[in-house]
Amino acid sequence: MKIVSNLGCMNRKAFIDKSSLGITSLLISPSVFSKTTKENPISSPNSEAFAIATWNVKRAVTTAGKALDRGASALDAAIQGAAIEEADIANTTVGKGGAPDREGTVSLDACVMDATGNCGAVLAVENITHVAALAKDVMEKTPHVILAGEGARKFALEQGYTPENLLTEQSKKAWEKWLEKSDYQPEINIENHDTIGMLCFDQNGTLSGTCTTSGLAYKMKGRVGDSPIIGSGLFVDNEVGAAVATGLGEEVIKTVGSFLIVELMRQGKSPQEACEEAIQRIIEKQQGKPNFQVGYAAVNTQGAVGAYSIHTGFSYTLYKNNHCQTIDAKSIY
Ligand code: SD4
Repeated sequence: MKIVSNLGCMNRKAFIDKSSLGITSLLISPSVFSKTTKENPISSPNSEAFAIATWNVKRAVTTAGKALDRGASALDAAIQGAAIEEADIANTTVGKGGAPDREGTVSLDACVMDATGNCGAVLAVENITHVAALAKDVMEKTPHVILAGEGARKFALEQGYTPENLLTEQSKKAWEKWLEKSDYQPEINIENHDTIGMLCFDQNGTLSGTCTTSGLAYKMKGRVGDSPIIGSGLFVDNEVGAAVATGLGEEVIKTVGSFLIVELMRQGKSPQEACEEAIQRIIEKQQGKPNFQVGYAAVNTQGAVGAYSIHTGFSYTLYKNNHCQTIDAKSIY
């Protein structure tokens, strides 16, 4: 298989040991969440709505899934799901309560993409909690795709968003402690709870997604990662499938990870194979074992799901038929 022959010798054994080598796919079907093989696909997998998101975010995914069950569009459902985490101050990687930059300011990034290929994004927005919805407003109500910084905040206020202080006491204390050493080292897997990339498939058979984050804790002011960059943090093609990313955005951007996964699926790879190859592209550029995490989740239009990460600890959450489950992704290390 190409995905195997691409491996460098050094990583080959570890990769074979820990990867599914593309023979295992999770197909969404009435008997959801059972593992199945490409050789034995479950029939009619794409006849019903489902929602999937990066990490252990059952409340968010259930919210999106139930909205889909009620007939919401894939995009609206994804935004409703993302809004749960954006408002949850216990989640320090998304929305209000997100970790600040090194100057103590919380700035958020988000994007959306729908089944027609339309997209919108906001970068480094301050004082606005629901940036996934704001990205949708950029898509629908402006002639642009991306608004950044003060322009995005101004647009949000014009649209009636309530300005909020996004820095919680807890995040402020953690930042003050960080300042004592000011040692910038992005963590691998923060509490198994991180940037939310959410993909939804609605009852009309259309795919859409969103990606929302506060970015990396203690980043430089103005730093933007992969999450709001269409093709990196998120990509949707209703003819093929969709993918989302989490982890060290700089590395995702360098390989345009989500777009890469969709293109690999277009060439015939399963979501699992495509996620594995996209991770391998990152690994190939490193000298030895990377000390950072990247995780991908992907779906295709047949309802197959894939997920893969560099390090163990990445998970994704899937809702289908009133059932929500968090599943550990396979990883290279
Ligand atoms: C970023 N990809 O800003 C985001 C952060 C993230 O898990 O996903 N953390 O680079």
